[in-house]
Amino acid sequence: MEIEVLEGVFDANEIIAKENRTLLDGRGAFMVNLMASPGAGKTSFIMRTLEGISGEIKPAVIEGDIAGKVDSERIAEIGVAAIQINTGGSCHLEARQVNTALNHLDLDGVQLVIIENVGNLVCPAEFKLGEDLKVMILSVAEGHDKPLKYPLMFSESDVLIVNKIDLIPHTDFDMAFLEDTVRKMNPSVEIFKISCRTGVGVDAWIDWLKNRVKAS
Ligand SMILES: Nc1nc2c(ncn2[C@@H]2O[C@H](COP(=O)(O)OP(=O)(O)O)[C@@H](O)[C@H]2O)c(=O)[nH]1
Ligand SMILES: [Mg+2]
Repeated sequence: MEIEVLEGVFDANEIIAKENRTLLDGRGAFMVNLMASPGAGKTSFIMRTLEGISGEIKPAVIEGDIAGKVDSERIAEIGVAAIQINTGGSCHLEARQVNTALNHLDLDGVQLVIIENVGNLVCPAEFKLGEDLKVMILSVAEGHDKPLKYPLMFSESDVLIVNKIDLIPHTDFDMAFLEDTVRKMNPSVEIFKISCRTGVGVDAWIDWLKNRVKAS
C-alpha cells in the first residue's frame, strides 16, 4: 500500500516537472539542479559560476533550504535575481515548489536558472524538477567512499563537481578511487575538480557550461 502512495507522489511530481520544462522551453532558458550535502560548497559554487558567466549569460537563482534566507540574500547582494524556498523540514525540493518560484521570478531575458537544492545526498536525487542538467558536488572532506553509500545521486547526475581540492593535502582523499567508482556507476558523467576557495579548475566548468547553455 505504501509503495502505491509513493508512486503517486513521484507521478504527480513528474507531471509538474514537465510543466516546468515546457515553461522554460517557451522562454529558451536552461535549468541546472545543484545537489550536495550541507556545506559541500553549493552556494560558493553558484557564486563562482555567476562570476564566470557574468556579462554573457543572464542568470536567476532559486535557493532551497529547510529554513532561513541567508543564501538567497548572498546571491541578491551581487545583483542577481534570487528567490528563496523554505521547505519547512522537507529534505528536498519538489517540482511544484520550483514551479511557484519560476512564476514569481522575473524571467525576462533569463537564459540560465540555477537551483540550489536542499543540502542532502539522498532525497533530492529522487525528485525531478524539470531541469536540463543535474549537477552534484562532493567536497573532499566528505570522503572518496560516498558513491558507494549514496549511489543514486552519483549515478543520476550529469556532472560531478569535486570541490575543496585545496584541502586534499590535509585528508586521505583518493581521487583515483573516486573517479573509478563513479565512472563504473555512471560512464557518461562529466567530472570537474575545483576549489571554490582558490578558483582552481573553475574555468573548465564555466567553459563547459557556457557551451551547454548556448547549444540548448
Ligand atoms: N577550503 C575550502 N572551503 C570551501 C570551498 N568551497 C566552499 N568552502 C567553504 O565551505 C563552507 C560551506 O560553503 P557553502 O558554499 O555555504 O556550502 P553549501 O552549504 O553547500 O551551500 C563555507 O565556509 C565555504 O567558505 C573550497 O573550495 N575550499
Ligand atoms: Mg548553501
